[in-house]
Amino acid sequence: MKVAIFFGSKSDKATMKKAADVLKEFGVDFKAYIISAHRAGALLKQTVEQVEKDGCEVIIAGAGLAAALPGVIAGQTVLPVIGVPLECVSEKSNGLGGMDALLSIVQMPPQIPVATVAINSAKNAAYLAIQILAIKYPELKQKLIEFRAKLASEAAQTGIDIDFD
Ligand code: RP5
Repeated sequence: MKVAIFFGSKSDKATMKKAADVLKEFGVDFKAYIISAHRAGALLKQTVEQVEKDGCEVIIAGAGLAAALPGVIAGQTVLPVIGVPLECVSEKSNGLGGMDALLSIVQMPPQIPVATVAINSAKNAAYLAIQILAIKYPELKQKLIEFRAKLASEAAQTGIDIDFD
């Protein structure tokens, strides 16, 4: 396992699956865990220790509402933690659209950072995790270079000779 994906609730699963899909596309091994930081702190600590022992190199953590999970994990490990602020889609939704989680995750106090992506942007969390891993793994770096070249070529084609009709 190179990446561990954590999220706080079953209701976060559909959004966090997008990170898993990107990691699969790049052939990156991962494991995913639903653990609530506020309800199951001891289990969370044990699991973070376990994923470190299992060779995890980057952690992605998504949470909604007060969104303590990424920051709590970051306080328990020196592995890089990428936080995904989630819009709460359960019956506990508060109409804030994930702004609560964004501010909670991005505003980590100094010394214990969480690299925070946009609201619901589990995909970008995965791309960033892959970029971090690519520092060490040349084959991943190559895949990223090819992926970016494909994006550039698609963008070049769609922007030329536009028909407004
Ligand atoms: C957060 O609260 C979770 O990440 C989820 O987005 C939200 C609601 O979770 P439940 O209380 O419904 O499990 O902890």
